[in-house]
Amino acid sequence: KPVAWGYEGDIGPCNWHKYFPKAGGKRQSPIDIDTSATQYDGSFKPLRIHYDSHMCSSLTNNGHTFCMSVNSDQCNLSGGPLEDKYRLLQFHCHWGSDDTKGSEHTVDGHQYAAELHLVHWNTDKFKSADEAIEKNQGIAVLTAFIKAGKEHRGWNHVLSHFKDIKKVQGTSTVNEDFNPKCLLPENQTDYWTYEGSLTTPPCHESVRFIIFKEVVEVSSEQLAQFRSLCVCSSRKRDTGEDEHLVDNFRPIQPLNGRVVKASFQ
Ligand code: SG4
Ligand code: ZN
Repeated sequence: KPVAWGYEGDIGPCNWHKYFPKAGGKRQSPIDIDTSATQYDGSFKPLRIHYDSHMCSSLTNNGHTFCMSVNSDQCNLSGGPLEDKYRLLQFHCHWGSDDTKGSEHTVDGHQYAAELHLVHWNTDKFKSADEAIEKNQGIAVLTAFIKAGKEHRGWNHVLSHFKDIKKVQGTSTVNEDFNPKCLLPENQTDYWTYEGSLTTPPCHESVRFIIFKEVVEVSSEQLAQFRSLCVCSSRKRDTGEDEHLVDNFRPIQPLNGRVVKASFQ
C-alpha cells in the first residue's frame, strides 16, 4: 500500500528518507540560491516556452497541492540549459499559512509567499512521463516565485475552479480558453538553473529546475484562496472543520557542491 507522507510530524520531511531513500540523496531540492555564488553561463540558448491554449484538462486537489493536468503535445519547453525537448504534464503550487512563507526555493535566504512549478518530461529520451520521472534528465520544472501584491487576472481562471476541489480528490474539468503562459513573469530571459530532485516523495533525482528571477505578484486575497483548500477529511481541527492545506513546502536541502548557473550577468 502507498506510504502516507506529509509536511509535519512523523510523516514530515525529516522522516521522508526512511520510506523514500532517494530523499537522502546528494542532489535534492529545494535549495537556497546564494546569488553571490551563482555562475553566469553565456552558452545557454534562448529558452523556448511554447504553450497553446485550450489544453488545461482538469484541476485536482491531491491532498498535497492543487494540480492542473495538461493534455497536449502542443505545450513544450526547450532551449536554455536543456539539450532536449520537454512536454508540459501539469502545474501546481506550494504556499504558506501566511504571506511571509510558502516558497520551496529561497533567494539569499528570502522565502516568498508561494512557488509555481510547471512540470515537463523529456519526450526526446523517454516514451512516457512515468518512465522519465525517475531518470536523469527526465524532468524539467519551470519555476516562478509568487509574492503578495496586485491582483493577477490569469490566476483568477484557475481559482474560479477551487469551489469544486475544496476536498481531497475533488476534481474540476477545465475547458475554457486558458494558457498557463499567463502565469509566468514578463522577463523570461533571466533565470537560475541547477540539477535537483522532485521536492516530494519519492524525491527522484531527475529534475532540472529553471527558476525565473522576476517574481510574479498575486493579491493577498488570491493567496488566501490557495489556503482555502482542505487536506484529508479524516484530519479535523478541534472545531470540527476540515484542516486547511497550508505550508506544503519542503525545507531547503544541502547543495553538496552543486553550482547554480545564471542566464544573466
Ligand atoms: C506535487 O505534490 C504534485 O502534485 C505532484 O504531481 C508532483 O509530482 C510533486 O509535487 C513533485 O513535483 O515539482 N514539487 S515538484 O518536484 O510531478 C510529480 C502529481 O502528483 C511527479 C501529479
Ligand atoms: Zn512542486
